[in-house]
Amino acid sequence: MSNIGSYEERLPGFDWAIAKETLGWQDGELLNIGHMATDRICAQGKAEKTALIWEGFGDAKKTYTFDDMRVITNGYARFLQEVGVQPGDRVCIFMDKSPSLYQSFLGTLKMGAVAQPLFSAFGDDSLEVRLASAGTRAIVTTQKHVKKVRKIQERLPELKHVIVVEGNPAKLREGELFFDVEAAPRVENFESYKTDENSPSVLHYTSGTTGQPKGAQHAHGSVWGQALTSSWVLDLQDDDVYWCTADPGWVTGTSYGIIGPWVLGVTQCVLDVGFTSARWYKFLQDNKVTIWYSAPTAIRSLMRDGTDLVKQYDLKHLRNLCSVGEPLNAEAVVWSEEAFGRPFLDTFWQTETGAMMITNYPGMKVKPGSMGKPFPGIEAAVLDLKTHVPHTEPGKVGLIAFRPGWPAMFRTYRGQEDVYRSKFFGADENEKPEELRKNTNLWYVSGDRASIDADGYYWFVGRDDDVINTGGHLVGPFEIESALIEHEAIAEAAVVGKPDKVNMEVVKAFVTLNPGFDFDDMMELSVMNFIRKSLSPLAMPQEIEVMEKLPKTRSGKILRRYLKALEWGEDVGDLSTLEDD
Ligand code: 6R9
Repeated sequence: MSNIGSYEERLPGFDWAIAKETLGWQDGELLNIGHMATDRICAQGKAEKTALIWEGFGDAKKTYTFDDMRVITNGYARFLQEVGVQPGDRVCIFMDKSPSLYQSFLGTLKMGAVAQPLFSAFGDDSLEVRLASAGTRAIVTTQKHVKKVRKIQERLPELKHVIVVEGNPAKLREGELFFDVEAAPRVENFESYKTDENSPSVLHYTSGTTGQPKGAQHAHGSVWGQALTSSWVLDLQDDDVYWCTADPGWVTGTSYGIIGPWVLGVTQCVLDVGFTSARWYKFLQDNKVTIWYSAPTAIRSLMRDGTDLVKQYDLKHLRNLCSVGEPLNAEAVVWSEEAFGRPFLDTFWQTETGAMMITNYPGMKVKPGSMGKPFPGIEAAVLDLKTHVPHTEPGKVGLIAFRPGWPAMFRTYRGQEDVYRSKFFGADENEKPEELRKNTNLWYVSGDRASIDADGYYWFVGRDDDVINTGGHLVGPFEIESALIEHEAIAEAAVVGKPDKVNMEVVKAFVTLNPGFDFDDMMELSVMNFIRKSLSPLAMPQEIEVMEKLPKTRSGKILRRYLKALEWGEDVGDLSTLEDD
């Protein structure tokens, strides 16, 4: 029997208090995610249960019990405290998916600071923008990645502590701190900071259409949403072995790769090596994974390698498969039934929503290609594109919107209250974030388009903005355009998503050149590498097209939409606003 039982029966009279019941939560207990994911589980008699199974390159494998996690996270929390990090300070976690990432993340939360995880493949520019915006006080990293921090540190006056937790201490520079939690004295007891549901917890940067990335600030109260969706959608149960393939640099990797499963006391596996289908299947097999949360790009890559390969592995333990991050095409759902004997359940949500919003459920009929239905307690709609009134007729395309107030909802965009406000239709210009969050007359607008069918199933249509979704990762065109024009050869740039069979979209750049530069293969490679190193491999254009002139509006704004429509072979629409020759 699945945890949710019947979706329909969960709807009437739904109350988020059921999340507390699910965790056996008593009023007056300490609401701190770091504590709840470790100490609280140990106190339930699960101290010796495996919390984390980690595999890296070669035969590297490490296993940690909940008690190991409790003591190690205590060590991080104490160390940060001793260094002088204060509750509320931002602590960036910047490393590959090693056990230290998970442990320093929880240690940061335990001592009341805000965990700001960043994807370790980010280059120095991507890092700098996000650390500057967050006013980050400390960064926890590894010797492998500290070089990028050194390049930008001088320009970050608020960054006081560079803490290296893996590598060779002899290679550190003056002022950098080395911390080896396993060699340090055991910290048996640490009193976690008394956070409450409104205390800031995790800060995730996400890309929008305009401007640099925005910091979506979450609070400890998110745990109710993350725990209940982990229970009802992922269907995590006590004896499960769970694998979330996402990197904690992105929200899936924290909400469902750290918080949800561990506050439920479930064993998690982490694989910290690059993707190959065979390696993934071996990992599933060796660890007897029962619940698997992944992304459409990965599923399409597995699909490309065929069903015969799947059949060479013993994957009979798999009980529930879920997917997030981009549209899950019907073919991938049908294929997964053939390959694994069960469909991937598509789940829709965002960095901003903090937890799943529209999803499929164990036991509910799957319509391949549909995202499913709103989670109980979530009031969702698709709004007319012009009037912003909810559509009542099935099949009409509109903007996906939610009534504010669910527990995992982001609390603001750090330092950008006006941008936060702009996400709520009907908001008054004086409304503060904490008011907007409770105002159920408003709609929070996701920035995506969908339709709802006669049975209440949601069907994703596309984004309502210019953000590019490549392999389930959002990249903002503005950030790439800004980096491109830093290259000596490039005068102007416009960046759009281009269709791709596996990654759904890849980055394509249109550029004009500065006088005296020719665009040959060498130059193209130089520009690509420039972006890969300064931003990330995800942001690197897969194609660069040189134009004499970029299409613009009369007011001089580059018309990305026009270029995008060309790439997608769509009707380019009304060009009357284009600049005259
Ligand atoms: C969790 C996460 C959010 C954006 C979202 C939408 C796209 C996510 C999807 C999906 C179609 C799904 N997206 N899930 N599109 N079907 N099931 O991915 O957060 O990185 O903020 O991305 O991703 O466009 O608005 P985030």
